[in-house]
Amino acid sequence: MTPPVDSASTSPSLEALGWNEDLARHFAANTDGCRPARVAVAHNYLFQLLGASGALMAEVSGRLRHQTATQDAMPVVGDWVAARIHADEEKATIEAVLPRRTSFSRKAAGEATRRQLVAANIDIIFLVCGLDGDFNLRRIERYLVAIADSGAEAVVVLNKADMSPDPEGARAEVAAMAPSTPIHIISCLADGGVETLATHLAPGRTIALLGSSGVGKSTIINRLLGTERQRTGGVRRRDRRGRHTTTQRELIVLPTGGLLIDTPGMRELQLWDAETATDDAFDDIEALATDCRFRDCRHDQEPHCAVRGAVEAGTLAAARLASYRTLTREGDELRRRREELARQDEQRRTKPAHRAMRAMRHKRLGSEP
Ligand SMILES: Nc1nc2c(ncn2[C@@H]2O[C@H](COP(=O)(O)OP(=O)(O)OP(=O)(O)O)[C@@H](O)[C@H]2O)c(=O)[nH]1
Ligand SMILES: [Mg+2]
Ligand SMILES: [Zn+2]
Repeated sequence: MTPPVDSASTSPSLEALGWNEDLARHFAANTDGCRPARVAVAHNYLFQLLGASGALMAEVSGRLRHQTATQDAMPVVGDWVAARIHADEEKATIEAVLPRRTSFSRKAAGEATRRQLVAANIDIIFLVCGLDGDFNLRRIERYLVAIADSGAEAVVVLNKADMSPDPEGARAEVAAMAPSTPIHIISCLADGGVETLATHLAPGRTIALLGSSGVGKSTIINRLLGTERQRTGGVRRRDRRGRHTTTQRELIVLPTGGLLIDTPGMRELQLWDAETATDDAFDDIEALATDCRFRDCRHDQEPHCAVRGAVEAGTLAAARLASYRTLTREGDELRRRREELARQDEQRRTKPAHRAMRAMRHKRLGSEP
């Protein structure tokens, strides 16, 4: 039975919010007297939930707060929870977080190695980049590793095509690095092709938009919604960086089916990766490094290093390069971990083939005298 959809006050069905049989099984198993709901916004102690009866505010139960050894067990945007709805129906208590299908983490603020969960149950991540100077292949690469680790599918969205002399060149660079990842070149101006992104939308499917501040994440959401729901902001003229207009992660239900998560730009949502922080603090060295011969130049012993060249030429202080080296060394451990994750992901992708090959080899060995 389909509920009427012509009234603005109509709540989305649970299925429209992404509910499925797996969740229903988990829910039935351990949640007496509760109703399922999805976290739309997570503040520190207060959560905005969406459920069959619409939106409501909730707090976590004392039991949940105390039993959770790690912060990761607290609800994040996109989570499904079991909520006990109080008699007045205005506020609920979150009794449990249902198992997460996928989860995206960032680096905990101020800590090099602790991960902090930021969103859950995302099917697809639109990695949005601006073709106005924000384009940075290494950053895209880092994002793609973090996305692979999250369990979600990646789609690269190269926005602001109107501001680039060579959008196809950017596409070719991304395609060479990530051959199996869909890439869209769009512009949010008229006839910019934003609607091509709608091919990824489907009822109950959750898409999160990630990327630096000012790349147009909220603008894209408004275009897909057909309303100016999300506030959008200007871009500083000096360095083309965004102004951090969006300040909270929020799950939005599209009336045409599908769910979008808007997120604040990069500085708030740091990748789980010390390199990102390093890049931000050493813009001058990063700018020089684009002229190094090797993309992964450590500015140490490598030939044709533009950074060491600048020190020799006296345009970059040697002390600055030294502190850069110290910071990147600290990032090495994380980088190794990241490479390990990428390798695991590759293995996951090729596992069936490996297994078959191993089985064949075992058979062969087993049959030897
Ligand atoms: N020229 C041009 N400008 C765009 C395009 N898309 C977005 N913008 C502008 O870029 C600015 C930033 O857009 P937002 O949507 O606020 O960016 P955001 O990624 O949500 O930024 P944060 O919320 O700060 O993370 C706004 O002034 C938009 O109008 C585009 O395709 N072309
Ligand atoms: Mg925004
Ligand atoms: Zn170098």
